[in-house]
Amino acid sequence: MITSFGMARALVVAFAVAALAPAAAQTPAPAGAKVYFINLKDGAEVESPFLVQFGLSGMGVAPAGVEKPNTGHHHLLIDTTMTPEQMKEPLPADDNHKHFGGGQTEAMVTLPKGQHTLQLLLGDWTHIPHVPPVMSEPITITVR
Ligand SMILES: [Cu+2]
Repeated sequence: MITSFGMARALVVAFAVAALAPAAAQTPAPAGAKVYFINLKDGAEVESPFLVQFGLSGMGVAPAGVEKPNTGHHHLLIDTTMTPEQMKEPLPADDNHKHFGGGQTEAMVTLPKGQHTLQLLLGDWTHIPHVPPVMSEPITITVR
């Protein structure tokens, strides 16, 4: 016989396991690790194509596919934001999510005229964001 107390406990355990399971698959990031734009500031005006330099402190860059503690590779998010669910999965690869799996620390980016938001997000060797996420503030730029 299952008491209501026993049932409640079973539910609590089930939720706790569900909450822990995705995190267990993600790679930890050291406290204080940061990604940032080296050469672009919020509000910058640029001509396309333009150079974007990716800064990283507290961790190292490794190419995709190379599993090494405290490393990752850069991703550039263009005109998009990440949902909490997406932060636990491999990043999509499309015009809004650019991967630099070769270990690149800068890129030439081509965008149409107008305002765009850019954000950097480090991913682990399987393209999954770290825990805690290593993500820059989003910046808005204008392409003239
Ligand atoms: Cu990637």
